[in-house]
Amino acid sequence: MPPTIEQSFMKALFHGIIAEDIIFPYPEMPAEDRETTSMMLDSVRRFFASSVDSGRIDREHAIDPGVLDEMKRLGLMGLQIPSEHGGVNLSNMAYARVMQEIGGLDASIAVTLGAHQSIGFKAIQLFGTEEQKQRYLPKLATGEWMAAFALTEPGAGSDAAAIRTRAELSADGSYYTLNGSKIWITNGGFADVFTVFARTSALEEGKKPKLTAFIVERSMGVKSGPNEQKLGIRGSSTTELFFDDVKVPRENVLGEVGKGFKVAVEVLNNGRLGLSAGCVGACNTLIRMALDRVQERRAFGRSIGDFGLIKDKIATMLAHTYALESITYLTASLVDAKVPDFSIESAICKVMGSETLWFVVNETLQIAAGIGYMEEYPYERHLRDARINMIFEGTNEILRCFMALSGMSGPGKALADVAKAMREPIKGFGLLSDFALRKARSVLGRERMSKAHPLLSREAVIFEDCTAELATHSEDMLRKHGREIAEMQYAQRRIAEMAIDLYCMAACISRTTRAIERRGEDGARREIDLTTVFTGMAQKRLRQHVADFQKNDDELRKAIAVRAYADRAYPFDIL
Ligand code: MYA
Repeated sequence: MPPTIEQSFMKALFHGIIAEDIIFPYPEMPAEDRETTSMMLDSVRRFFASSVDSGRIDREHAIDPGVLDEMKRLGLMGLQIPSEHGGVNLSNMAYARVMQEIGGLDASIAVTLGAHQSIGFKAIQLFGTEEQKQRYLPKLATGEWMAAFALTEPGAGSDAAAIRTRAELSADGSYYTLNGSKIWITNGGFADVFTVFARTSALEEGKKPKLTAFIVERSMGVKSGPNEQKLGIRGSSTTELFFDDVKVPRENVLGEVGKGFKVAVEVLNNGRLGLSAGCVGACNTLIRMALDRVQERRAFGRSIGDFGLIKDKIATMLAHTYALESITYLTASLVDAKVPDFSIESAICKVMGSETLWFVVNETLQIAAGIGYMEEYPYERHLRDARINMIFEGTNEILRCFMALSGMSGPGKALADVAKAMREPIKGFGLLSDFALRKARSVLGRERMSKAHPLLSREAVIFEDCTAELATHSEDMLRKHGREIAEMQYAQRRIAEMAIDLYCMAACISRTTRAIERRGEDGARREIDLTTVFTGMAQKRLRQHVADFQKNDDELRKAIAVRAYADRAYPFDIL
């Protein structure tokens, strides 16, 4: 089947198509989830206020087992597991809201919970057979069993397909024997159930091996190394895992044999969204801390909040957090609406989430100044905890490349299809995808965002213009460079940056439109102002990327790096 516009807002955008029906009206949490979520959040807040000491978790590099037990009792281990399997059956929006709360309270706990359910057992939910679900989900929902996701290996980080852990089918076909090891596995020290990715085909030069996903129980023989000592999220457990002749029954294959890469990326698409929700929560906490500080701290006879440069920091923190929150819940609602493809959207959420949090934590620490740097205050812990988000669940660099290449693959195919249709007009046009058809028919003119509220018409026009730039530059790059684009990371980064800002703008405009329709211009003043400020900043960045396509020093930078590789040092000394 040719792809349709409805499949992905961002994939359509790379064609210059604004599929606004996907993002308007801005979503709301389903009513049935609202009450459960509010009650859950109340209990979580009460419990954290009375019983969780994040400073202690950080100092002792451990979460008290009693704390995890209470989280289990509150139902926090099976938030999205269907009720028939003993879980709370929350939607993706509601799950994100709970992860937001916990991300704002304690990063080590958020990561432990996220590793368990965002990725640890997610593959059982998405790809498991009914027998697998019945066997595992009830115990995972109560936290009697904890889960972990075991993908990364010493030689396979970003390059997830390069896994060496081997799974051999026994002669009678009844079990697989796993041999190999994994590194940096969150929950590795105590998890009972692992989603493990292993090769089920021989390594062949120049070919990607076939991966298969397995449900592996610790009792089958999985061994863990000691907890790693980390910069942040110190209360979470991160260990190596060893598989020495671990025998796994054939019925524990998750999904199809040889289709494990698909299982891994689908799980990660979900996980990346959970991470971004956690970052929304952490940004909220830090903004509160910064706002307290700017009012308490006085300099030159006034509170520092009076100064323009502090106001500027606060406004920028709020505008970026608003954009982050808007894309996070928009994407979660798309998953709830079962859009077939949200891979680019969730990668954007992860990158925007981790970088907004890094910006917000850095600015909050700067506002706190001297005390920000001292161990007895929480700022430096927040900074250490935040850093990992730009690394795990796919580094932000690899995700930028993914967004650009995955986004451009549609226009690439459309260009090829249109060229073919021109050669064989009668047969060819019938085979065209929606995208290619719209392009072939075009002189489309510019796509419009007609559903934006008139008060946001300036922002909508900026969005439309920038969308046209994204499509034009994607197509230009493809025409000029063809498949070579896969090696052009500078160009990929520019395309990805444009895509990130465009998705954020679209989500802000949609959400603010809803706010204006509900509460009128005065009632939605805050949202309007944040959308205006965010769009202005995004437009400047986009203009810069467009200019950089024409004129840049990419080759010079590469040459400098290559010389530095040879020198293996900074080459100067004034002595
Ligand atoms: S878990 C470990 C995380 N590891 C990664 O994320 C690995 C990163 N690498 C990748 O994602 C992939 O390997 C890349 C592809 C993208 C590099 N959705 O030839 P290919 C398709 C759908 O490009 P490769 C951890 O850290 C692609 O289109 N499809 O493959 C946990 C292509 O399809 P086709 C996708 O070059 C930490 C095919 O696959 C996707 O090998 C704990 C092959 O693609 C996708 N995403 O590499 C976290 N990607 O063949 C707890 C690719 O049809 C967090 N494809 O063209 C808890 C949060 C708490 C927050 C706290 C806050 C305070």
